[in-house]
Amino acid sequence: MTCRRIWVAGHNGMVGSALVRYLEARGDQVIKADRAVVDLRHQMAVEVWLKQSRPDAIIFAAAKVGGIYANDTYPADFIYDNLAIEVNVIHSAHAAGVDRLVFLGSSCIYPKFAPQPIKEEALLTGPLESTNEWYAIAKIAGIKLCQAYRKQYGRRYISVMPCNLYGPNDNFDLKTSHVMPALIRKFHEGKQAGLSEVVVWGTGTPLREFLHVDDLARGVVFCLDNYDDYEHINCGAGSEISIRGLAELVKRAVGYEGRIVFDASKPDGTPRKLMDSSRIMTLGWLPQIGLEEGVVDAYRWFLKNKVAPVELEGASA
Ligand code: GFB
Repeated sequence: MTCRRIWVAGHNGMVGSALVRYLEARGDQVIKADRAVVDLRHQMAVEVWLKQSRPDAIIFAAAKVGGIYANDTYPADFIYDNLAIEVNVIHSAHAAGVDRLVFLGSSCIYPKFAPQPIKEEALLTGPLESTNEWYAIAKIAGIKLCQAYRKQYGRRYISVMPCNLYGPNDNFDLKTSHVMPALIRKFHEGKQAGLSEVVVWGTGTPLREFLHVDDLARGVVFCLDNYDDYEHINCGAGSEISIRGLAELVKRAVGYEGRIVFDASKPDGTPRKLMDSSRIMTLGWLPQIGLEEGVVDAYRWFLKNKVAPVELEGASA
């Protein structure tokens, strides 16, 4: 199926903007709406706007997102904003007669100690990681909303679970960002200032799976066109790296020559969250951008855009 008029909810974020680039390049008409046009936390506004705009499909990339510190520090914002926009967008999509929707979740929906690599079936089989359980609960609710509207009304709403994402348009604010943009910024600024050491949070031992956002955009649109099932589907790179390994990789890409120091007083978060993405890979999607190449691309974007701290909003991961 090729959709013609697709609303990318959250088009200003890292994931949303990658989706817009990809969809427009393949000839789809993308509908966008800034917060000034429709605040997704307000039910009536979303309902009215969706009834007027009536897209053929919705890609739901809008979310309150952030790294480990933001998740742990602003739990009310993370659970409230995400639950509110999910309830509003998914219910209003149904009310407006929109039959196709792709919801984006996160690998943090899975139990902290889920068997690795994590299969889709691991959902709700154990306790969550405490630093991001509020966000995870909201994302699990989003999956369940899609399943509920499918079960009761036959709506073809699906959910895609990305691993940790990075790329152009990331949030480079050190307090609220994820690890990849934080390391790019820290090593870059360390190099500029001639610092002898750069501090990396935690012990360096946690493992993470990183996917370039352009690969994710292709995966999401692939699912829009090819996947129509009750169960959510994982979309990850299929390989993992330690935070220490990532720090060394980013350090090399940036050309920083000082030392890496670990601050073990900062949280590590979940020890490991490698997803099993064999379902989507068997269907025909594969990542194309390797981590080294992807980091160089993200650093290039950072340099070109002279990044200043941005507001905490955008797309999910
Ligand atoms: O990317 P990140 O913030 O999120 O952190 P999570 C990943 C790992 O990198 C943690 C370490 O072990 C951090 O302690 N780290 C090292 C750093 N230095 C830094 C730094 O300067 N900044 C940051 N942010 N981390 C998030 C969840 O978990 O992942 C979200 O909180 C979501 O809910 C997202 O699921 C994908 O991978 O720990």
